[in-house]
Amino acid sequence: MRKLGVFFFALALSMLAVSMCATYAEIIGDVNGDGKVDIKDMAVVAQAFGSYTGHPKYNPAADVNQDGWVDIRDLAMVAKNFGHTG
Ligand SMILES: [Ca+2]
Ligand SMILES: [Ca+2]
Repeated sequence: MRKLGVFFFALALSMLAVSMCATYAEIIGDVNGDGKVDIKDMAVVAQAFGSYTGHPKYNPAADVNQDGWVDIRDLAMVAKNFGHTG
C-alpha cells in the first residue's frame, strides 16, 4: 500500500514536470504567462535584472534560461521571441 502511494506521488510529480516543460516550450520569453511575448515580459525581466537565486529581487519567471541569474541572456531570449503569441 505504501509503495502504491510512492508510485502515485512520483506519477503526479512527473506529470507536473511534463506540464511545466510544455508551458515553458510553448512560448519562451512569456515571463508573465499571458500568452504573448511583449514589453510587459521585458519589464518583468528588467525589474529582476542583476538578481540571482536567493536575492530579494530574484524572480524565477524572469530567469528565462533558468541558470539562477537574471541577466542579459534572459533579456535577449525575451527579445528574440518578442511578438510571439501562443
Ligand atoms: Ca507575456
Ligand atoms: Ca538566467
